Amino acid sequence: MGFFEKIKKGLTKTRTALSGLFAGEYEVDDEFYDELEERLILADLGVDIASRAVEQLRTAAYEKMLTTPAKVRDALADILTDILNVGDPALNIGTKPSVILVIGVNGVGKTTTIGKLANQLAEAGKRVLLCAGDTFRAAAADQLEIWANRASVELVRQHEGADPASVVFDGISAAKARNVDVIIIDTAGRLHNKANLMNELGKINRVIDRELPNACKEVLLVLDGTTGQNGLTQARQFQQIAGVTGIVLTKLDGTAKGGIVIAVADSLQIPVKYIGVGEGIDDLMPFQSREFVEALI
Ligand SMILES: Nc1nc2c(ncn2[C@@H]2O[C@H](COP(=O)(O)OP(=O)(O)OP(=O)(O)O)[C@@H](O)[C@H]2O)c(=O)[nH]1
Ligand SMILES: [Mg+2]
Repeated sequence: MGFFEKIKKGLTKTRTALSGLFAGEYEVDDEFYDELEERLILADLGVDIASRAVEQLRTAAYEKMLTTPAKVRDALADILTDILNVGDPALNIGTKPSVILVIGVNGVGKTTTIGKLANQLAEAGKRVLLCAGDTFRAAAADQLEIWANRASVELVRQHEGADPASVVFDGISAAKARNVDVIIIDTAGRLHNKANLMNELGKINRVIDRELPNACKEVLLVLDGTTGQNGLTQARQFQQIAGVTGIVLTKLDGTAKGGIVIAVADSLQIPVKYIGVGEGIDDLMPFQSREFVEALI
């Protein structure tokens, strides 16, 4: 199944709400634009972006003399795609090894995303090593190990409560010794408090930078697509702590309304690199902005 088909189902609600407005042969008027703005806000774009996009759309429609809903729809698709194009969505993993650090609050889908990503990279011929940096919960490393087995990739773990930075050190040493292409590091989403989490991510980052100073490093922030505008607040905090290089939006197969993808890309100015569309190993898709917008509206 292609990108478009996979996401189309999850975004049905939003698309239905918007396509009703775009159907038919009538001349668009103020009422149309007001209604459109409202529906974009309901689709999780957020008030700021929805009003900015509609403002731009009005100008474009006026300049190009677009009067039918179908033509206005296409112009809106261009505007939303532009908002999403904030950098290269491809993974930057050109060195051997490269590091992918995966962060985000608890339950958003970090470990699952790592399993899916490991599988994709392994299928592309990369030698992948997973590093169980979430030592906070007993079951966390076990869960990662299950994914490592499913994806047929290697794993480095320690006991529960071990220092995550020391697990990362072990992981990097193993990766160097075994000629690994990509190290993917899982981290805890919840700690006793926010300062602990910051310290821990800072320490992990320092170990990576010290041990692999010239390696490509991706810091992927995982956000749950169903949490709407809350995700944005989280994203800003993590961006400050860890220097995020890419976003993964998960759970777009469920009740997510999809507009949050646009809101996040716009307010953080960081590219969305992947979206999660289910719990299975194949349910992670490299992000394609135009296709996404077409499925959304
Ligand atoms: N429907 C759906 N479920 C997902 C997706 N990604 C993850 N999940 C589910 O979300 C739940 C949490 O996923 P985890 O990968 O354990 O999340 P985590 O961020 O590692 O959580 P912590 O380790 O507790 O911080 C699991 O039940 C996953 O199966 C997705 O794209 N779609
Ligand atoms: Mg986890």
